[in-house]
Amino acid sequence: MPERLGTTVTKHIMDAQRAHPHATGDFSNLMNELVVAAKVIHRAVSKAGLSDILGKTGLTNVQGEEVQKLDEFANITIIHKMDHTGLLCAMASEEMDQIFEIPDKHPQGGKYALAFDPLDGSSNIDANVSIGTIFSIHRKVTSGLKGKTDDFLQPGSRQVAAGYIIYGSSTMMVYTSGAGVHGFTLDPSIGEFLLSHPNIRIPARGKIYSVNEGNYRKWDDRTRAVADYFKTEDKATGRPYSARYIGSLVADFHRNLLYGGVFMYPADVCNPHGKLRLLYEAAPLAFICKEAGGDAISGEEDILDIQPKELHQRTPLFIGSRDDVAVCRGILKGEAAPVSR
Ligand code: P6P
Repeated sequence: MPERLGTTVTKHIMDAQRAHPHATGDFSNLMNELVVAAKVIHRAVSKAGLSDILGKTGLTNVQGEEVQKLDEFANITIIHKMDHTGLLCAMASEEMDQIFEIPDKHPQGGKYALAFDPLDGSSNIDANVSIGTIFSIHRKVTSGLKGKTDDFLQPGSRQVAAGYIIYGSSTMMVYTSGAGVHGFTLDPSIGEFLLSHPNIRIPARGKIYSVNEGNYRKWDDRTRAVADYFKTEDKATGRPYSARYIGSLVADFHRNLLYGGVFMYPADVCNPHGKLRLLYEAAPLAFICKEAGGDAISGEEDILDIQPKELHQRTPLFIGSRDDVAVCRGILKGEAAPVSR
């Protein structure tokens, strides 16, 4: 008797569409094209050590970071998978200085704007550390057929959907379209993402804090107080927390989403606005985290409330379990740290 397959991500997306009687199917088609791009990137990442695409291109991206060959491959894969669908008005990528307008030869007038980090954590590629693709989908808001930068400069609260693919011990796709957070694990033997983590909820409080403490001396006093809080012994509040830091945002975020805890990339004297990018890193992960019952702040603001001013703008990020982020928020505002759980 053949085994009963689980729910594929494609079926999950189609089922979700049925909940919207007026849906045209464009969003479902967009998500399913992204799924195919994810499978192509998975194939390249899983073979990186066995082919000559490992290593660097000798190029640098708009962030001034060395472009790894897999970065470039992932970027081009998503562009080529999505540019002819007629579903997008434009794309924005960490790897591209300006937005990518849909070429005239392809159908125009797509109603969505797709922003993505094609392969985050790429500096870890050669060491076989988990890396990830992060994506954010907004509705087109400007007039005319062609997408414009302003279609991307929307607060994260207006995202239609957000998700990531983590290429780790297994490859998983996690996404939300505002109706819960759902995780799908790729079964390479059949090339399908199968529902493995329905309705993910992040624990209200965790036991893990994730931050690069090597930057401790570069932080301001309140940021140092946050890190000091989580590593101070205090049984009443379940401290000290365990320090876990992979240095790959998607991997650190995914672990905390499932286990609970807080990830931080604060501002410091070298990165006065933080290191991570708002549009295609902080905002999509914040949408997912909030949908799963967590929270995400820059310090002063909720990440999802920030009105972006430029495509590649950076933001400090404190994201994870609701109660742990609340502690960060209080300490960063200068309030006394809580003394009980
Ligand atoms: P640091 C990877 O380069 C990245 O953009 C994120 O994936 C990760 O969270 C962060 O930078 C790590 O930065 O300064 O701690 O090495």
